[in-house]
Amino acid sequence: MYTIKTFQQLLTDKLAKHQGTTVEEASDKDLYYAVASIVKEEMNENWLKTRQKYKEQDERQVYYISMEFLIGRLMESNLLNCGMLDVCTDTLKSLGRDPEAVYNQEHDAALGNGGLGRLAACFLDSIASLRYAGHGSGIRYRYGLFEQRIIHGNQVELPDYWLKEDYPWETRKPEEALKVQFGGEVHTHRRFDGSLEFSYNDVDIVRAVPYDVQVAGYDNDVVNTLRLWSAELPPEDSSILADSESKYYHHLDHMHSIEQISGFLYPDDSHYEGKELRIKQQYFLVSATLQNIIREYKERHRAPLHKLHEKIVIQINDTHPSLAVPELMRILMDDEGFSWEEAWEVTTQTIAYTNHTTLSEALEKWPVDMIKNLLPRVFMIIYEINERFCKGIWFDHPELRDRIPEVAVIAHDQVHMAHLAIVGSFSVNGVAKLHTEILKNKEMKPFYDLFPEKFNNKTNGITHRRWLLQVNPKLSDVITEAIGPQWIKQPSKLIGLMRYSNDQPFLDKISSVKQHNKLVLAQLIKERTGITVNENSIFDVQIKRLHEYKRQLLNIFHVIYLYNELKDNPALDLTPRTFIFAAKAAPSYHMAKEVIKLIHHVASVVNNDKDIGDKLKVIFLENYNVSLAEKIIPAAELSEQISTASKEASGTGNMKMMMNGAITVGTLDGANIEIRDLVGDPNIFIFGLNSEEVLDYYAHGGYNAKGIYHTDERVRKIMDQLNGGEFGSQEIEFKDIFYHILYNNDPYFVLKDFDPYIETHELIERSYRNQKAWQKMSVANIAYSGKFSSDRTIHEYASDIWKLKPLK
Ligand code: OAK
Repeated sequence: MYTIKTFQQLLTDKLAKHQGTTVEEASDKDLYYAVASIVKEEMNENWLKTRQKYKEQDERQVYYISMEFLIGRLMESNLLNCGMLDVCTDTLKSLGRDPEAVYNQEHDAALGNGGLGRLAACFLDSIASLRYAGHGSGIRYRYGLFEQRIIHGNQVELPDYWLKEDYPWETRKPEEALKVQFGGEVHTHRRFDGSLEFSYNDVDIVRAVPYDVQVAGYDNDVVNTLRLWSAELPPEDSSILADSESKYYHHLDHMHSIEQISGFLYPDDSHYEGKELRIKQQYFLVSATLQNIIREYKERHRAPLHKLHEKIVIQINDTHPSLAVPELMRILMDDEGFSWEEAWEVTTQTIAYTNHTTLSEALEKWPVDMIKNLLPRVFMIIYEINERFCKGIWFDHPELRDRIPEVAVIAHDQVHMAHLAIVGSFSVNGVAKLHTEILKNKEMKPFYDLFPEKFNNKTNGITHRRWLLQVNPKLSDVITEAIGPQWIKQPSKLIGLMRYSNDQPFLDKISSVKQHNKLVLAQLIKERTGITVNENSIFDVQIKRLHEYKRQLLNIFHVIYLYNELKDNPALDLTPRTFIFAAKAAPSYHMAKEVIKLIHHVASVVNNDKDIGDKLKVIFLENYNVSLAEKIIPAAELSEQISTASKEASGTGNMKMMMNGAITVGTLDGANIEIRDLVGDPNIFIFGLNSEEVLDYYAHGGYNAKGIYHTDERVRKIMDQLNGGEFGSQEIEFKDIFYHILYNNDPYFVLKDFDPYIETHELIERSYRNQKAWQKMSVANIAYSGKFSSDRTIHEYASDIWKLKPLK
C-alpha cells in the first residue's frame, strides 16, 4: 500500500530516471507517462504470475474474439483496480498538480463503434475481477473510430491517429508473431491411407504481431491479457521469388496492402459494408487468434487436440469472427491430421456465438467469389459445411425441406455468416430477454426449431467499477456510507439502498451529489460550446450512436414541440430543460447526418431566442466517446432510451444512467423491459408501441404516417417547419427528413409514437416538480441497478456457456 509520501518518492524517481525531469518542471504529459509506468510495473508481477498459473493449472479458459474493444482511457481504471487511484490523485494534488489534467493526457482508445465494442471492454474488466481465466483477442487498428467535428451543423470526420504518441499500456511481443495466409492456389493430394493432403501455391503472407494490454482485476492478484494483433510485412522470404512479371507486381501489391489490414476500424455501427478489406481483417484476426490458441494449448497440455473443447471455449462477438468455424476446421484437418468428423466434433463444441442485432442491414453476407479468391481453402470447408448441413436437413428433417434455402450457409452466391456461426457453434445467445425471444421466435426460428438446445439469453451488463465507482466518486461515497463497501464486490448489494428511500437526509445527499455533477457538466458545456445552461433545469440526456431506430429524431421533435408551445404561450409554466445530445453518425449514413444537422439548427434557433431564455437549451457535445460519456452520465437526470420497440437488442447506456440515478424514459425494448420489471412502473416512464405491435405493423406493410400528419396539428406544424426551412435558411432545409417520413411511411414510427411520447414527457415534468418523489425514484433506480453489473452477466456466461470456475 502506498502513502502520499511513498508515491511522491516513486513519482520523483520515475520522472528523474525516465524523463530526466523534476515534479516542478514536468509537464502534464511527463506526469502521465510517469504514473502510467508506475502502474504498469505494479501490474507486471501479477501479470506474470497469472500467466504462470494458467500454464500450471489445467482449468478451462475462454477466449473472447471481437473486432472491437472500446476500452477508452485506461489510466484511472487501472489505478482503481490496483487500489492506487486515491493515493495517486491525492499525491498529484499535494504536488500542486491537477490530477484530471494529467489523466486527460491519455488519448481514448476508440477501437470500437459503440455497444458491441464497449460490452467487450466491460466483459474483460469483469472476467479479471471475478478471477476467471479469460483472454481478449482483437485488432490493433492504427486509426480508431474517427474524430467528429461539427462545422455549420454538419458532421465531418477526422482520422483518429491515436498511436501518434507512445501508448504506455501495450507490450509488443514480436517473438510470438504468427503468419496468416491469403489467396494462392490449393492443391489436393491423396495420402497412402486415402486421406487428403492440401498444399498451397503463391500464397500472400501477412505477419501478425501481438501487442498485449494488461487487464487488471479489481482488488485481486489477477492480471489478464487483451491481445491486439497488428499486421506487418513478413520477414524476407526467398521462396516468394516471382518467376513472372505478373507475379512480381502481385507481390508488390500485396506488400503494399499488408499494413492496411490493421489500418483502421470500419466506422459502421450495426451496418454491413461488404468491403474486401473488412473480410481480410476478420480472417487476419481469426487465423492469428486460433493459431495462438493451439500453440498455447500445446504448451500447456500434454493432452491431444481432440480434447481442445474440454479446455478451451471461444466466444465470438457477433458474426464478425465467424470465420473461426472453418478456420478451426482447417487447422485441425490440414495441420493436425484430423478427419472431418473429428474436426467438426471439436469445432462445434468449442465455439459459442453472441448475436447483437436483428437489423437486417447488419447481417453479414459475403459474396462467394470474394471468399473463394481470398481464402480458397477456407471456402472449400465452408462449402462442405453447407453441403453436409443441407443434406442433414433433407434426410433427417423432411418436414423442413422447404426451408433449406432460408437456412443454408451458402445461398444466392453468398455466404451467410450468421448461419455459419449458428451451425458451427454449441451456443447462440441474445443480449436481453426480448431480443433472445425475437431470435428464437422470429429471426432465427428455423434454427431454433432445429437446435433448440443451443439458444440462450445473457442479458448485457456494464462494469459498475468504471461506470459508478470511478466516474461518480461522490455518489459512491454516499452509497458506501449508507450500506458499507460490499456493493463494490457484490453489486447486487446495492439493493440495500431501498432501506433509505424514505430517509430524507439520505435523499438530500443523493440530490446534492447530482447537483454537484450537474454543475461540473454545466462547466464543461460552457467550455466546449460557450453556452450557459440553467443548472436547475432537467438534464435530459440522449447519448449513443446516431441511428434512425434509436430515434434521436423523436427527441428533437419533442424539443420543437416545446419551442412552438412556448412561442404561442410565453407565460407557459414549464420546468426548464436542458436537452443534451452526443452522437456520431456513420460517415456514409445520410439520414443520420441530416438528424445531426437538424439538432444543431434547432439548437441555434432555440438557444438564441430571447423569448425562450433559459427555459430550453439544446446542447450537442461533439466527438462522443467513452471519456465524454464518463463526464455526462453522472449528471444525467433523464435517460432517453426511445428506440422503436424490437430494434434495440439490449442497450447498455440505459444501464449506465440508471446506475447513476437517472430515470429512464423509454419504450418496451431491449433491456428497458428488464429495468422496468425490476424498478416497477412507478420508477420508469414507459411509452409507445410495444414490440408485438411494431412487428405486427411491419407484417402488414406499416401504418399510415400521412394520416397522422393530416390529423395531428402539432405534428403537421413541426413537419412543415422542416419542409419550409424554418430551422435553417433557404439553402439549409430538412426536406429529406420530411419526405422520408411521409413517403417512406415513417419506418421507425416517429409520428406514431409522438403523441404518447409528449404525454409521457408532460408526466415527467409534473413528477420532477415533486423533488422528494423524484429523489426516491432515483434511489430505486440505483438500488436495482446491481443486476446490470457485467459481473452478473459474466457469472452467467461462465456457468452456463463457458463452464469456467474462478481461479484459485
Ligand atoms: C454492431 C455491429 C454489428 C452488429 C451489432 C452491433 C452492435 O453494436 N450492437 C449493439 O450491441 C450492444 C451490446 O450487445 C447492444 O446493447 C445494442 O442494443 C446493440 O445495438
